[in-house]
Amino acid sequence: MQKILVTGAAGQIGSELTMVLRGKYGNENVIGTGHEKRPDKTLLESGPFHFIDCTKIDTIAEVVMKHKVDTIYHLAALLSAVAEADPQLAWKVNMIGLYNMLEVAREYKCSVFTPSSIGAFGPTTPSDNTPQDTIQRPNTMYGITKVAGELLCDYYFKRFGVDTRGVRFPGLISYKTPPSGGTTDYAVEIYYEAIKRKKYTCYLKEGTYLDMMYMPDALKAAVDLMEADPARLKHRNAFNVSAMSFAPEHIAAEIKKIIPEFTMDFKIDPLRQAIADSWPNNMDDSAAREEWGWQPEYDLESMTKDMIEKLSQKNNLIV
Ligand code: AKB
Repeated sequence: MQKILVTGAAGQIGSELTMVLRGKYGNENVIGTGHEKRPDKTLLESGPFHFIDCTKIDTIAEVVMKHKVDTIYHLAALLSAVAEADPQLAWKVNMIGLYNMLEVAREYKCSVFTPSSIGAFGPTTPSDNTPQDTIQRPNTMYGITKVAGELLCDYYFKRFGVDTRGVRFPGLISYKTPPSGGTTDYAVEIYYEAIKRKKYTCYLKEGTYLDMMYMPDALKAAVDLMEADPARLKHRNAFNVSAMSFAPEHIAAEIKKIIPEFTMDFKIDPLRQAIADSWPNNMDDSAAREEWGWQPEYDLESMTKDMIEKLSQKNNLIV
């Protein structure tokens, strides 16, 4: 039986992934961990939870030893916009945190899933059909930590035999836990505002294409990759994965089909616009499809329908 540790379990991905893993492997076998943010009641009461600090290796090792952990989903990280606002903290959390996790994994023989991001690419990367293996010269601290993280995970596999695996996530959209401090957050906020106010002011320009994915597909990607036959994996860390690519006007048009009164205007945030402009428009994820059978279920239309339905239920609204 696997014993799994999830870091960042109170965050956008972690809050959902922990519950999916508990459903699959048993509540007691999935240990949620967080830093400052308290997880919701269901997560806290359904299985073990510890507060740790990924920048302090002893706090991780203690939990890994206590629960005899053999698999780590390391999700604790700062997102792109907050990382750019505090690059020193971003280095500490994203890099030192990952290094500590890999060291613990090496010592206690754990496998490790680490999410990279479209942020690992930069302005000189081919922006359409971005290849799996291509130029990676990001100009943000977030991107630098993501590229370095991909390389570090590859290094730990090759040098120490640690079973490291990862994907480059696009913007993730979910109705459960909102993201905090990312560049792609608009694609989540827009649904909340459409339900509450029937209007949204977007901080990215029309025509800003980015890869995106609905959370159920992201959770499936993480679990499927960790369960994939290692003999088939040529890339291991940092597989491009995408489900859809759109610009703000496309998501607005899709929402309008269900909420006809919905309107969107623009007030551009130069920081997040510059970050988005340095990221791909759409990635080629054929390596993930070939090596471990990646196949998303949701497109923009089916995601929008589900988001509006679930958020309306959450807000007791009929749309
Ligand atoms: C962000 O916008 O920072 C993240 C990401 C794409 O890595 N959602």
